[in-house]
Amino acid sequence: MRTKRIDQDTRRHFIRLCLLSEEDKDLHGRKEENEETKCSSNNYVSYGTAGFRCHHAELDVIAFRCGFIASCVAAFSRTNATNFNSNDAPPFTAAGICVTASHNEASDNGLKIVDGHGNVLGEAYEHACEMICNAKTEAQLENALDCFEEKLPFLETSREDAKKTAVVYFGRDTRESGERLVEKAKEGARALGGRSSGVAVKICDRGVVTTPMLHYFVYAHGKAVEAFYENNKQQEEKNDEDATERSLWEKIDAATQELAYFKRLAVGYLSLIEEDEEKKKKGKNVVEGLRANATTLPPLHIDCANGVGFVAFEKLMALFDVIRENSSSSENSRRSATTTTTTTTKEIALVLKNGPNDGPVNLNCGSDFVQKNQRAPETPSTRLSFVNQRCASVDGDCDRLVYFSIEEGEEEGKEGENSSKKQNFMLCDGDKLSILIAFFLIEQLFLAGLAHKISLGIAHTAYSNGAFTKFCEKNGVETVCAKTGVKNVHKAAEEHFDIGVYFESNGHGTALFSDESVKVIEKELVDELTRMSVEQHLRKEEEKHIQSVILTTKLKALLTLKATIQTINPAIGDAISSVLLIEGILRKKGNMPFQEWHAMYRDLPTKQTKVKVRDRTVIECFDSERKCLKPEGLQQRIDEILLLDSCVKNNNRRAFVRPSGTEDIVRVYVEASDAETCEKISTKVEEAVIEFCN
Ligand code: 16G
Ligand code: MG
Repeated sequence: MRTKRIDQDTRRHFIRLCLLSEEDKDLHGRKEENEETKCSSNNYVSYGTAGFRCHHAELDVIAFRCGFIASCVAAFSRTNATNFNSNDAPPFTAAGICVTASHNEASDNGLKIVDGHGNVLGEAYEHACEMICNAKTEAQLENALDCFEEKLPFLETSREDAKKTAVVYFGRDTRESGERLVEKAKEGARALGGRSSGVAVKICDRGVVTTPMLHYFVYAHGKAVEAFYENNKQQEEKNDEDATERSLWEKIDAATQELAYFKRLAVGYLSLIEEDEEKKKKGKNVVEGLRANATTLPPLHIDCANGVGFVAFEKLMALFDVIRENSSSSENSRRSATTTTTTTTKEIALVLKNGPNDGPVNLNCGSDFVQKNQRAPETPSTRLSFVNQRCASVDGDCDRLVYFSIEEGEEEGKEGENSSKKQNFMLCDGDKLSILIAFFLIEQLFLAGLAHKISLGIAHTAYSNGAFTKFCEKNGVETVCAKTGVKNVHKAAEEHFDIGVYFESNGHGTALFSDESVKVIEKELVDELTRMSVEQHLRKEEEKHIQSVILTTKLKALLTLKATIQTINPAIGDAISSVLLIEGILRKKGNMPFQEWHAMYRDLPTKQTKVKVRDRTVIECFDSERKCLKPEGLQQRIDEILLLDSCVKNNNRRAFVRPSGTEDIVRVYVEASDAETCEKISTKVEEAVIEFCN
């Protein structure tokens, strides 16, 4: 028989607190005062695509309960490191709570729960979390907790009764309601702690941080604990227990600070572009030689969605400044006899725009605005400053990234003051980020001689443009389509490839390196260095110097792969990490101009609309949401509509419908060779949705 993980006293304590808050809600009638929000209907808040999200005023109770859930996840999960047997498994595991509503408007907020490995909490928990957060009576709460406990891992370890420490990391975006909700979530987390549960809850509040940073802290916590226990085991000495624990906490603390995160990324990026500095001294390479004005990349203007991305990018830039100062002062001291000034080139030139003081988060700016509307951010102070620049846009919690550029020229045949300007908007969305990263990595794997050992492919969603999938096919890059939502695409990338590059078109994504592929790369690097040093030993003196300067192509590629791994946030897609990776790749490609990247293939015209129906859940999809099974007859109607004005199937036409996971609406997507057909098909599909779903 399974034993309950949460002891009776703690259960009762939690349930009592929940019931008190229910009474409080009735007393103050908070919900009645609020208009029904996008994702909550009949006072029921569902676990959406990425956690709970709705108007902030409805979230106090949910924040409290999510805090408790996170504490339990931290207390009852264990590292999955293979080098521990279950009795030795380190007891200090963590979880996280991120208070953010991502790209939603400023009055919304939300809760994302991070599991012990720094990933989004697994799908298996979603239903139970939804039950806990919506339970109103004692019986419902009991039932919900039973259901939740079923999902918690059952651990038969000798440490089961020993003291446990559950560490919960908290972070929030720049929304005003964030601080209040974090406090509520902390209360919930603490509800698990106490003598009866045998759990000590440790709260680590990291303040205003991006969502990917919070994921990283939890990930780094797990790695620090694993490394510590591994080292201790090897030493095989019985240390003083208190001293050991103190030293462990010191290690955890250092690894989970902002500085550790920024350092990892910045050092990764600097190693990635290091070769360029070498090249600069020696002259241009062939690609650069062919490109005009390729000596540097023009600055990247980043629209930070009036959000936390601005704050985080500023910290990154400050770190680059410190690194530059240190390296220039050491250069100065080395060269002090001959040089008085040292000119250090900028490693990266970023112009940050739309910070938290510039307006409400995501209002007329941010990656969602730019990608969906296909135009520049429209915040009053910055609208024009994006024109004729290389630009990027992140969302309110900085886990999405798109690049764009707007070329403005005189309207043909007109000159002078009255001439209207012609604007050409070009977007490099998640699809094009995937392509750039995947092609770069494929090239490096070939140069490193590892293409046959490490598989690489791209995971994407149904929203990826048809031109993208054709381009991948033509170039022999394997792709796999997954359901919408980071958790689904992440899983597909992980399951199908050793290196899985994944991006949703909206800019969520990253490149995932399996543990095995990292090991292969590292081993190959060590082997190559050993081989070189042996050869060097055998060489004549005069050849040694030359040889040490000229790295072999293979070694360079291996170092590049290693630097790439370090530049990437290993926990989750991260816009800051992606900017560094993309800028690094563009530099390595001889400062590839935006236009050239954008022109790799031409997107088919698309149209995305929302349809409000009585109950969106009547739609059931299959084939990674590219087709629908229910309501009966809808798919057949869509297939007929796609034949519009033609009796043969047109391969460039695609349309699908799916219920949104974040709003109470149905989303319609259409793609065709020309915008006019797109428009026509879209109108007809919208009508069909209304007809079949009401
Ligand atoms: C959330 C998801 C995103 C997905 C979007 C779809 C995360 C972190 N975010 O923003 O991946 O594309 O929802 O929204 O998972 P929809 O279901 O309303 O179309
Ligand atoms: Mg986001």
